[in-house]
Amino acid sequence: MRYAKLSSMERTFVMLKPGVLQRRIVGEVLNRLERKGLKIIALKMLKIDKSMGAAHYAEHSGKDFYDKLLAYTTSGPVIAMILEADGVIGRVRRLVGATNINESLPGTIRGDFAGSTQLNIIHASDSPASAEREMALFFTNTEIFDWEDGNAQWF
Ligand code: FUP
Repeated sequence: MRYAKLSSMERTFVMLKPGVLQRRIVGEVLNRLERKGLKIIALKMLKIDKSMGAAHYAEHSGKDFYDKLLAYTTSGPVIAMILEADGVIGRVRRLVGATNINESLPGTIRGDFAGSTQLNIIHASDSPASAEREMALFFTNTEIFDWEDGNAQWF
């Protein structure tokens, strides 16, 4: 059965921070996103240098947690990806949970896996403008795959 399309297709940028590799939970976190039916259209592992980290977190420059945030983000490889689905920016933010570890609910990725706000394991774009900027910072067009989704109607 086909249902009317409620919103337009969106893309969002998601990054699993270095602690995810350290803790061997890459698969578990990816599974949270994939089992929801979100379409992975780009995925890679990379090490972020200081200038790329500063560009990514420019909005936090000067804040008291900025230096530690940058040090953590550049401390080891990250897993970067682009996900595509209807309303994916808001949906992924809800799956990820609140930034503050005292407010992230059980059942969310941060609520279930993150033990500290500062080391909160995952980043997800918070708006269409952020998503555009972050996708362009991390990926070239040839790294993004617009594959045909034979199961789209089931999600
Ligand atoms: P989010 O969009 O949920 O990742 O939250 P922010 O952009 O506000 O914060 C980015 C990162 O800064 C967080 F993942 C962790 C870090 N941070 C702190 O360490 N302390 C704070 O009070 C707020 C953010």
